[in-house]
Amino acid sequence: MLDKIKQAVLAGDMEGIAELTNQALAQGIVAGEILDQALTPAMDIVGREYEDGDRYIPEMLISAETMKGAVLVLKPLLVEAGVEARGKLVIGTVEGDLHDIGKDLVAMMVEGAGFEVINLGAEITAEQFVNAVKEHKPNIIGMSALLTTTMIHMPDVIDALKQAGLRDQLKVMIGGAPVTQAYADKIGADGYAADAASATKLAKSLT
Ligand code: B1M
Repeated sequence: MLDKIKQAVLAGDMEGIAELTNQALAQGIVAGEILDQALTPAMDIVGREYEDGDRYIPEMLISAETMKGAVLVLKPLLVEAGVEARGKLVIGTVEGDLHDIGKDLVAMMVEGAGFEVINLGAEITAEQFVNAVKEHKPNIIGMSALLTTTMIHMPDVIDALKQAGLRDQLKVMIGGAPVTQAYADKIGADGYAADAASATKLAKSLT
């Protein structure tokens, strides 16, 4: 079943993915397994094939949309909303970067851990992050970047927060495939997480 889901994402089967995901759940496969053993590995293959020139951007996009269809089915299971808000997270993908699947997963899992989450979306500028902090007054701001060419906007956001006098009032966490703990240390972020599960642990430890 997990292999069928993986193949459906690779083939971009947007129509069939929800039913397949529901079938897997009905067979007792848990949401986390579907995510970690079918959906994410499928996207890794998509990325490798793109890198090798065996897949083009529209096909990459269709696979991404197919994965989103499965994530939509899994969302209620990944988000077992906490009763009392543990804290507030404002999260977005940085300027120039439209990759939002991983960021949305982080948003969902952190929400499931009892946080109020304000998901700004993708391609969020430093100014938009700052405005959202002014409006929502979060304990944590989360930035995601999937491109080596866009992760460089993360320090811009931290600088903009400093200039607005807001940096000391919140914690900054970052993540995304090209991001590392060393980069977080370098730019003065408070934490880095490699995946949605560790992002949830990190968010808890930062509040
Ligand atoms: Co893009 N893309 N893409 N792409 N794409 C990558 C990232 C790439 C690695 C593919 C490759 O070449 N192997 C490569 C980046 C190379 C680099 O810079 N190092 C790449 C490229 C080059 C590009 C374009 C430049 C291609 C082009 O146009 N020439 C272009 C850029 C567009 C732009 O953003 N301006 C582009 C476009 C696209 C699509 C639109 C087609 C589509 C995105 C659709 C969408 O997101 N709505 C797409 C996709 C799907 C991918 C791959 C295949 C999959 C990304 C994904 O969703 N992974 C990707 C290859 C890959 O990563 N395997 C690739 C699944 C997701 C669950 O994982 O996002 O890593 P991930 O999130 C994880 C962790 O990183 C972490 O937790 C998440 C859950 O476990 N995490 C955080 C993420 N954010 C976090 C934040 C946190 C903490 C943890 O705290 C706040």
